[in-house]
Amino acid sequence: MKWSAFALSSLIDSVVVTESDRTQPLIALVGNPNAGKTSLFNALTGARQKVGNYPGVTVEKVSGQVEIEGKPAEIVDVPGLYSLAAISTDEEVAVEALLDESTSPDLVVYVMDASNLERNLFLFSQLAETNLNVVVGLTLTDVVHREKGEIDLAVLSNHLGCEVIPVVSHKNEGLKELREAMGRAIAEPRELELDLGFPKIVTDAAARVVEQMNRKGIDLKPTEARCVLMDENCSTGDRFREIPELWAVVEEERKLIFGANVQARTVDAQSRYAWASRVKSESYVLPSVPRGRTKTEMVDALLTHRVFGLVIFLGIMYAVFQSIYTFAAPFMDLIDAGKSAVAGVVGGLLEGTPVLQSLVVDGIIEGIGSVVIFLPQIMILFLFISVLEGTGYMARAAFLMDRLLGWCGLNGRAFIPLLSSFACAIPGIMAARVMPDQRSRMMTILVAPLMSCSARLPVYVLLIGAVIEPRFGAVWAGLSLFFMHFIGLAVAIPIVLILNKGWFKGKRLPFMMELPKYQWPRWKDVVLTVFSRAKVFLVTAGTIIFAMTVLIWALLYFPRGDTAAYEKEWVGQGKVVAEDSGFDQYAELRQREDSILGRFGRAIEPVFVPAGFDWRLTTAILAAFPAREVVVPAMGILFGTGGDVDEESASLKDSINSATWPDGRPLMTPWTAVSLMVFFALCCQCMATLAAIKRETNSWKWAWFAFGYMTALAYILSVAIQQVGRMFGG
Ligand SMILES: Nc1nc2c(ncn2[C@@H]2O[C@H](COP(=O)(O)OP(=O)(O)OP(=O)(O)O)[C@@H](O)[C@H]2O)c(=O)[nH]1
Ligand SMILES: [Mg+2]
Repeated sequence: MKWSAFALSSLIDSVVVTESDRTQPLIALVGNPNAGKTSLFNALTGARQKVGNYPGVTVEKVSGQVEIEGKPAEIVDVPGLYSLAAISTDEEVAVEALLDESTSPDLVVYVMDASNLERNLFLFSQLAETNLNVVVGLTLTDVVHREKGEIDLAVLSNHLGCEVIPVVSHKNEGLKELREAMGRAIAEPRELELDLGFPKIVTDAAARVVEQMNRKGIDLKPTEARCVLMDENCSTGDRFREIPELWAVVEEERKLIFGANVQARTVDAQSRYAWASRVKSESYVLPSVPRGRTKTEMVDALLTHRVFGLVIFLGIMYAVFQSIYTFAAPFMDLIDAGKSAVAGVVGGLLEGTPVLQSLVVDGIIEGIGSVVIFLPQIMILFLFISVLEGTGYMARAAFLMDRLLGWCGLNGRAFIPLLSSFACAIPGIMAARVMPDQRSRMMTILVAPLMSCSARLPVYVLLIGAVIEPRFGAVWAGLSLFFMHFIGLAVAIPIVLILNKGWFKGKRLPFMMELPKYQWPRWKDVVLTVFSRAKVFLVTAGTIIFAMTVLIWALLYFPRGDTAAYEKEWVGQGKVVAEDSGFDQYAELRQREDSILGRFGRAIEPVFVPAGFDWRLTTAILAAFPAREVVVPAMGILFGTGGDVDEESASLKDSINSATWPDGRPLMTPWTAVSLMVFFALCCQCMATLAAIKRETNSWKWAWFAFGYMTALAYILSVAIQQVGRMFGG
């Protein structure tokens, strides 16, 4: 299972933090979702963590190193928070990093979005009561300036009681100043004291609690006393909740407050918002006045429109898959030619050693080459995904989907994890942490692997290119690719519906998600995403696929068959053994059938015959259960023409097209191609995904459930397609 752990860590692209031993100061980047924390983290540490223009990009704690005044410090980026009262799992991660004693930082860099000052000040007001040492990194000041606004930093800093440093991470502006301020704050920690303007009845009660506690020898601050009075879950209360004598003091004052009709929670929120609004209006020298409708509003009028919004969404998705299909073609031809050239040269060099020649040419070069050829498509897919993520469109897509799919119980927020699953289910499953309740989180995790990840792309492209395009043309080829990506989402709907009615009962929460301002994607982020995914793809190709292809080659090569017996069979059919008689191909085929893998495949074949798969397709499917990437190289070896790699006719497409059943019927009819693609679209062939489900749900039960229902569904649907095809004479 070592490789699956490897695949997991390389796919998730992140460093999971271990408990720090605190030989260095610990700094945490904290703030509202989408405030620019990860952008700042990357700028300070040189890391390449994922950045995107929608809330909830970061869902786990990630650690890095930063130099402060010549000394190293550890810095952590955490998921965004709207309030210290965590609701979703990603928020819990952030709150724990802040408030848990063992992980609590020496310094918090509060990342404050200047273009959303009021909302960002709300969380700050809560943070100010935690005794944490804070400096503010003020982001998105460039956006404020663009809207002709101007913030008086001195006034803001005065209100907040800490240093405020403006930064623009992608331009490296303000980083030096921020580092210096961090150094000063670490050297001289101080606590924040804000005047949040709570009603007198509350502050008086808090003062009385402080006084009484002090008299009993307990140290308590007014802010702590107010928290205990107004918040049932305030952690300060844990100190004396169990001691009846002390708790009675709190209860007494609470009665006074509630008796006076003060609703604790609303007073708390109202006071904080009133403070935030006051600080904002005093800090803006020039208030940013959007003239008429802002650009974002105008674009949204169209993109989130009830009808046009959906049409545009489908149009964008179609364009994505059509361009993946079209633009990659010349690059793929180039890689194919390169592969053939390498195979020709290497094959020539190994002429004297047939076993080694077959291993290297038919196994390794064919296997790896048949995967690397899909690199251009994978890169184009990620180019589109990262552009969509960078602009802010993802949040709109979630909004549209909530309206479209709400009836079946799928919260629109689930759409972002599901969209990420089109790249890879693992980050998608992790991203389900942003779901506001456990029930919708579970549902998102369970249907995420149904979304067609990039590892399925090669199968579709191969089969569409071999079977669909030659018969029906390029438009149908593009449409088929689009449809194959759509089917997972379509199937997810009834699954969610069933889960909703059966297992996870409960009320659906309303859709709540912030729609960020549109922005041009940062091209540096886009390029980094595309190349880092290309790297993951190549590393996977170079490890898992390499190992699997060598294994498959060996199982197919041994034991060597009995050529004399094949000759006898051939002659028995009334044919002659001669140079161009076709005997060589016949012997090759018989050799494969008699190999270890061939026998195994033929034993299992009857199970898959109703779906139209022969023993070779069956074997390729079984080999791909640990990681579906293996399927194309497996097919390459299973359908390979052996040795003739440098000839045009040896391309995998052609050999799949010309493959037949023993009775001479063609194997790959369009119906079989579709049923095979649907099988791959729906089947759960990825150990790393199962491991991720286990990790996120803390139970193998759900991992096996996902595996079971997906595999059953894949089998049933592919058999159904094949059988319907037969009825229509396919
Ligand atoms: N114009 C501008 N954009 C910024 C700035 N900082 C970040 N951004 C953009 O804001 C968006 C959000 O940035 P992230 O760094 O992913 O934000 P985050 O706080 O880590 O978000 P979550 O992980 O979702 O909580 C991205 O599109 C960034 O490119 C800035 O100073 N100016
Ligand atoms: Mg982030």
